[in-house]
Amino acid sequence: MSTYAALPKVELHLHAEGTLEPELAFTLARRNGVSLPFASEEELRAAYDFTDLQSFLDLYYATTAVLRTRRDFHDLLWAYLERSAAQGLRHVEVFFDPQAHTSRGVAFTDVVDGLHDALTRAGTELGITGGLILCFLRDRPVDEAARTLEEARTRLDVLLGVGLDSAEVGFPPGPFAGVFARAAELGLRRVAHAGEEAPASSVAEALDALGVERVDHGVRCLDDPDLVARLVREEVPLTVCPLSNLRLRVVQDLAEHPLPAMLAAGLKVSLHSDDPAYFGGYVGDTFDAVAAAQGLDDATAALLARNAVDGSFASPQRKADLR
Ligand code: ES4
Ligand code: ZN
Repeated sequence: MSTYAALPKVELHLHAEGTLEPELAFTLARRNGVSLPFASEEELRAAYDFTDLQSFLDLYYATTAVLRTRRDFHDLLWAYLERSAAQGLRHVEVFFDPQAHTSRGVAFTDVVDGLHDALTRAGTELGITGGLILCFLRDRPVDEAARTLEEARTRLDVLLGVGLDSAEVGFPPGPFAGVFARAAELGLRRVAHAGEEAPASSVAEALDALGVERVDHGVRCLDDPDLVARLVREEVPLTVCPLSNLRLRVVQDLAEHPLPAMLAAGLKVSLHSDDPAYFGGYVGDTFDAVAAAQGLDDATAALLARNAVDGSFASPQRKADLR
């Protein structure tokens, strides 16, 4: 076994809703009397054959219908945490999409409190630290994001930051500048998905218009050498998700994933799982997949793990423990 298996894993790009395995989806559907448009777990899993980001998002939002109560959100994230603890997870900054739930009549506080219950329990029972990052849906109106941020003011103590996700092409970061400025005023950290399917210019726009401290995906930055130079100079962490890129056909083959080029350029890259229930792997599996497809020497594995620690919003004390 390679030594990377023993490295402490820090997950910075993980959507809570993307950890919903078919088994739990059907359990929650039965518990809540919600029907899923699939006859069985096998049929649902067979639908995990995506052609692009949108084809995935359609299924991802459809299955969230089973999540209704504070307990559901706890059970969802707890299942992820228990499973990932076995793969060496030590710290996780969890994205969640409140608008995907409040738009269905679920209370914002039930979403946040349920997820927070699971993280609190993980601290005591698993020694895993972490926090919650509220993501705005970029394909929904800006004023809806602004209202969501106002709702979040009742839970600022349990929120680490804000992010931006969902359909990227046609939904640039710029219009969310005001919402992100307000989030910064409230003391929240800022990240955004950029350069996943949309071009490199969307990465620069996220940095300039939103003031993000970390970029999620960012793989398309390689198309623009000036942008790469800036990301290196400013040491902007990029949370790269190879299995996601493969399953959403951003790359055709893991062997061709630009991770080595990103590392060679000196970018602050780390490895993450994005939506592990849908993309075929949790954080440890992601390291395994990269190792199998591209090789992963000990120094590179250690650098990837170290970049995740450095790029996290953990306290200086916790970062020292994780290194
Ligand atoms: C997502 Cl892979 C990805 N990209 C953008 N938004 C998302 N939400 C959940 N997974
Ligand atoms: Zn993502």
